[in-house]
Parts: sequence; structure tokens; C-alpha cells
Amino acid sequence: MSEEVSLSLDDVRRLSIDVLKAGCLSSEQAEAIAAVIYAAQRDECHSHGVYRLLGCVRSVKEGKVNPNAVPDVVDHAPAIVRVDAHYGFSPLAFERGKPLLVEKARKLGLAAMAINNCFHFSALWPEVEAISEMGLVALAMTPSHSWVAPAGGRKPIFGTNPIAFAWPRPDGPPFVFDFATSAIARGEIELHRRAGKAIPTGWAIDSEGNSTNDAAAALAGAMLTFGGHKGSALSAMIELMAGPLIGGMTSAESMTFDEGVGAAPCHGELILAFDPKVFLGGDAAPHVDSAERMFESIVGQGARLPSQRRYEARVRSEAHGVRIPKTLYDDLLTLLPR
Ligand code: NDP
Ligand code: PYC
Repeated sequence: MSEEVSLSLDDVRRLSIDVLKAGCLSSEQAEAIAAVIYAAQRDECHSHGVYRLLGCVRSVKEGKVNPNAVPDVVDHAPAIVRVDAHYGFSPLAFERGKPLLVEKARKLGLAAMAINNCFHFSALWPEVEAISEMGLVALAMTPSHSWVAPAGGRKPIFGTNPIAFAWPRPDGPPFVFDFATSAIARGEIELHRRAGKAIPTGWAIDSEGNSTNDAAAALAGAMLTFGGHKGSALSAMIELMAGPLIGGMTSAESMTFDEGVGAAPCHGELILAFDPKVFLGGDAAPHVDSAERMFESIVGQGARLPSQRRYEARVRSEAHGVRIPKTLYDDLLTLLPR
């Protein structure tokens, strides 16, 4: 078993902010980024927790990211908010645009937020969860870099393209799912490589197009979509809706823009918010009840809801803090001023 370090959640927040500020990010950028990294580490989403600090700092050092970017929020159309992230990271752009998105969704029943020109490294669930905490249903999607082969092909053209959904519930945290349309997030393969662990069959092929269990060969080859042609079609939809539809780069264009420096992907993100009260008019209670009956019939047969593991991890981390590999902790310490 590899050595681990125990951290309190306050340590995680402080370490994240210190590393990001030492990496030259403005206080506002650093705090918005640290908030999503903190949430991911707390919920034991290791591929998007403090590990991501390494990539954020590298992306700034490579000169691609604007570390002082101040996003502009534009009231573009009755149902559309646009946020220009000005080549900063996405979390601050999301934070700045969210109030107008929520206001529009409450007024019209359905509103969209298009974020453009952002570097994107984070899990999407903190965003949809935040919108659902305001009583709205939310859907978010984003491309990444072209790492994933389409079903039936061998050359990477799609990103790992996550899609996340949240549904508010009356007596507890929302129903949330959030997954890559590749078989697994690329960050998870990177963590396997760091730990010297084999990856399961079905995640990726090597650069010759053969199935591989070697994480490094997978990262050099092509990742595979989840569910064959179904994940492939969903991934194409995300490329289109969070790419050309909003005037953003596709994953292939983001990869070209990167020029091989290995920065976080740069593109856009699409977030949709729906207000059930506007859809339903008068009394929403029967519809809330029917959703709750569906959740009951899932858990009632011993299946679990997506995010249940995450919510359990949250309670555990809030009580006991978190543990991260010592090798990762040591790598993070090298980014702090001596
Ligand atoms: P997983 O394949 O682990 O799927 C995650 C989702 O499925 C979660 O909602 C999870 O809930 C749920 N889930 C897992 N197992 C079960 C089960 N047995 N029953 C019910 N639900 C289950 O994650 P991925 O590797 O696909 O993605 C991980 C993260 O990577 C996501 O947060 C995503 O946003 C992020 N990502 C970000 C990208 C970007 O460009 N910014 C690109 C790609 C991924 P739970 O958490 O409770 O286990
Ligand atoms: O894990 O696939 C991934 C990923 C890409 C961008 C951010 N996370």
C-alpha cells in the first residue's frame, strides 16, 4: 500500500489557494478554482481533487491561461446568458454568470448559459448541484481535448466530454449524475499511471489500435467511449452543443490550440436551467411526489442513486478529513514558495 498523508478540509482549502496563488493566479481566480477542487477532494472524486492543482499551475506556466482574467457577463437574449471567460479558468466564469442564469430560468422556465474562452479542468457536478440548490433542474456539458476515438474508429477526435444533471429533492440533497462520455475520465487513467496500476480492459486502445491495460500506452493511444455507439453519439452531441452552437472550440480545435504544451483544454461550456414552477404552473407537489416514487423504487430494490457514494464521502470527510498519496502531496509542496 502506498504511503498517504492526512489533511483536514481546511488544509485542503489552504493548500489549494496557496498553490494557485504561488502559481500566479489572481485571488479571485484562485478562490473560485480552490472551491471546486476542495469540493471534489471532500467528495472523494480523486481525479478532480487536489491532483488538478498540478495541471492548473502548469497551464499558467505554459503561457496559455490568463491568470488575472475577469469574466464578462452579457445579457445576450431573453433566455441566454453569455460569459466570456477571457482565457481564464471556468469556475469564476460560472460563479459570475450563475445569478443571471437563475434569474432568467425563474422568469422564463428555461434559460441557457454559454461560457466561452475558458480553460476547463473541473468536475461538473458542483455547478449543477449549486443550481439545483436554488430549486432548479440543471444540465451541463463541455468538450475537452481530442483524446477519445468514436465507436468503430481508432483515431481520437472527441473529448472526454462530461455531462451532468441535477434534480432538486424536497428532503435531502439533489439527484445528481456527472460522468465523462468516455469509458472513464482521463484523470482517472492519469492517476492509474501515477500509482503504477493497470487499467481495466475497455477503457482505451494503444497507438496501434490494440486493447491495452497499460495506463501510459492508453494515454498515448486513444480512449474509448462508454456504451459503444451510444456514448459516441452523446459525445458528438456535446461537441456540437457546447462547441459550434455557442461559438466555442471542439475538442479537436482545443487540442490544436494547445500546440502540444499540455495545458487544460480551452473551449466553451453550456449550462441549462429549468424552473419546475414555471413548467407546472400551480401545484407542483404531485410531480415532485412522482419523482420521489421513482427514486424510492430504485433504492427500494437495493440499487443506488448516482451521487450516493459522493454524499457519503462528504459526511466522512467533514468528520475525519481526507487522505491523499504522499507522492502527490510532495509534488504539490514543490509548487509552494520556499
Ligand atoms: P464515473 O464513471 O465514475 O461515473 C460517475 C457518475 O456515475 C457519478 O454520478 C457516480 O456517482 C455515478 N455512479 C458510479 N457508479 C454508480 C453505480 N454503481 N450506481 C449509480 N451511479 C453510479 O465517472 P467519470 O470518470 O466518467 O467522470 C468523473 C468526473 O470527471 C466527473 O465529475 C466529470 O465531470 C469529470 N470530467 C470532467 C471533464 C472536463 O472536461 N471538465 C472531462 C471528463 C470528466 P458517485 O459519484 O456517487 O459514485
Ligand atoms: O478527466 O477527462 C478528464 C478531464 C478533462 C478535462 C478535465 N478533466
